[in-house]
Amino acid sequence: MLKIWGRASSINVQKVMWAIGELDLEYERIDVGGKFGGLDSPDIKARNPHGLIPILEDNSATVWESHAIVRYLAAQYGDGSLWPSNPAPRATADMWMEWAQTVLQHDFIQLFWNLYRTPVEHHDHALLAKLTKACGENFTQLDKVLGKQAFITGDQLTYGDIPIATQFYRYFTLEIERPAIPNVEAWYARLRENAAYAEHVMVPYEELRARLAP
Ligand SMILES: N[C@@H](CCC(=O)N[C@@H](CS)C(=O)NCC(=O)O)C(=O)O
Repeated sequence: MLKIWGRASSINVQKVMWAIGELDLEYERIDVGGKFGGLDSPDIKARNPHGLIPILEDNSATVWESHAIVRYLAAQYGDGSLWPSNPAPRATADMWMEWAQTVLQHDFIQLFWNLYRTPVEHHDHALLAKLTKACGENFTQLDKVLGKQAFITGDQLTYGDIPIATQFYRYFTLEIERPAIPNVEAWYARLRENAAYAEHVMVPYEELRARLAP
């Protein structure tokens, strides 16, 4: 059985869990990180020297880095579904995965930390405006692609969609200004009907909210 280390409120763990749910695989998830701690333990460090989640163990394979794990699961268990058989759509999936890591999530995580994981009293409003604008531009880019096709590689959900669409739940539920992105919104509406997405990605994140110490 697959073993995953990582708390359910981590967006990087959520990508992995969504892939597992999508592939209908059996798993055991162990809560570590955040309020559960444990990332400095020798057990975790032996699996991931960086002491970060998610970590996956599958028979003799130990994999860390969420995108590497999603790719591994798709290749191992999703041939013809999450893992397209042809290299060309896989290249498209990979391009968008890189973009998700270096642009979409990169900007959004900064917005999330500075808005939600920073006490309101310490908000830097100029920075928040800059990050909100950058995120709006990134989501607009995505919206243009989704105007032409249902998913990032075409007409089928693949591993390339997972890192991108995992960002939607928080992007659409935070109190922030968003541009008109009807195609992304329509995709998010469809995903809310997807059982694996609803279970593993639409996870309340209130526990992550920063408050000033009393
Ligand atoms: N690029 C890595 C980032 C890993 C990472 O930063 N994980 C965070 C959770 S999202 C972590 O371990 N944080 C420490 C904690 O949860 O206590 C990935 O995609 O897996």
